[in-house]
Amino acid sequence: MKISSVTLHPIAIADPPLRSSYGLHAPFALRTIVEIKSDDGITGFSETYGGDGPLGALEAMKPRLLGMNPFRLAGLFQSLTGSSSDVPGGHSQTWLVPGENPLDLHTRTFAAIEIACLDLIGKAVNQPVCEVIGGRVRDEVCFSAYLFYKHGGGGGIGSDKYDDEYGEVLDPAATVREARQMIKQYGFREIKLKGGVLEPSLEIESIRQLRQAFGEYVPLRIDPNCAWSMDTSVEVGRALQHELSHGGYLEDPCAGLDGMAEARRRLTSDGIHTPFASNVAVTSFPDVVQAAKYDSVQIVLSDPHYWGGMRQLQFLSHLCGTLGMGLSMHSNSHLGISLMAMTHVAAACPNLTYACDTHYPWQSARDEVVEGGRIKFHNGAVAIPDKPGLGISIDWDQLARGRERYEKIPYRKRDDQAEMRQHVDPNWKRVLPRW
Ligand code: GKR
Ligand code: MG
Repeated sequence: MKISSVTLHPIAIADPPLRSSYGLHAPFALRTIVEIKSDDGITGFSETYGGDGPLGALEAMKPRLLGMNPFRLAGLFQSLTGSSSDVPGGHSQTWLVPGENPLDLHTRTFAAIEIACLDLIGKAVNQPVCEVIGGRVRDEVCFSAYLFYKHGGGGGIGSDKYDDEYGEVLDPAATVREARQMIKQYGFREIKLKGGVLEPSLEIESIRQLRQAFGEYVPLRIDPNCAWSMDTSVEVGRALQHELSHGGYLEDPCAGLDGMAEARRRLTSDGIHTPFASNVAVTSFPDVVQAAKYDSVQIVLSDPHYWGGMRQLQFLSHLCGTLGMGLSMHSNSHLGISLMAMTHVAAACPNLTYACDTHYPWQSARDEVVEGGRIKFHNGAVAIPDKPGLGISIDWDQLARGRERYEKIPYRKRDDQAEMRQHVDPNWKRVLPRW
């Protein structure tokens, strides 16, 4: 079998004005849909980061992919990324939003190709992707309610504004309202709050109110994306020692493996064992080894989109298991193709110890490119469909609409600081640590 064509579909999808320590989400998030066809007429799809950077990197791969056997992926990975020990640590990730880090440029590009090839292979052998990569260990994958502080608005621009399902969420009471609404609709059984936006005392209060509202058996996590100093991280860890117990965690409270190691040491010496998780300080295999050595991080947030695809994620799952670390999954704004890729790989990772993150509730049914509409959740979980490949097909009219939206908007890169300056505070700057 040979790859006979590669088509890239740049699209824009509405995104509400969500806040994080990076700034503010733009009215549209950018994605790229990758379509790979074989000479025997089978097509595989994947979804990845959008805009000029990812698109250009994938475009440049076309000559190498045409004529390549889609089963032969290991050699392509090797030639793109070199040996894994050459991959440097992820320091610039502290400053750059995921998808913009030059350190994982090649693993991101490879992942988009690998996942589309696996979809194609699954269709060719009439098996779901999770079986192709070694076999599922679970039939459904649990996701968490991913709460954000946000301004009013549902995303979109001008006359093409989208409905705002959740309203403004800028205080603890509104956070509980957002959680109730999201859990009612999707049935999530774990909660993650994106922090690093309000004063730490208000974010502590948000977590406390969530605990009061949902009880001690719903695990809670908070992720300020490094907005806190090491001292503040310790203070928050102390204040929330009960709320973040029972399967919760503290995610990237401060910057860097050293800072987290010190915060962890100070908390454990107080008898507080809340685990730390990371998708900022730990973005490559050498980072995992360092994090384990210094006990900076106990849970790695994997993400097939930038860790180098599904098989690299399985290696990561095994490595974390070997090192006694837990595994969860990170997410960025995405549609159903990404959600199904995340679900398939999570189903085939034995060491997956937490519900995965997903931004999916923040995207609109109006933008879904999967035929049949939005992927369904039952009790916060997505089931592996009884279909080959990723188990999805494309709604071509919807994909064309996504491409039209992309052509209409002026930007080609995520820039949360610029959005923040334009809509909230003209002098806003990402400062780390902010508190
Ligand atoms: O979408 O603003 C956001 C998130 O902060 C995202 O960029 C992060 O990658 O969800 C992420 C995380 O750090 O967990
Ligand atoms: Mg995070």
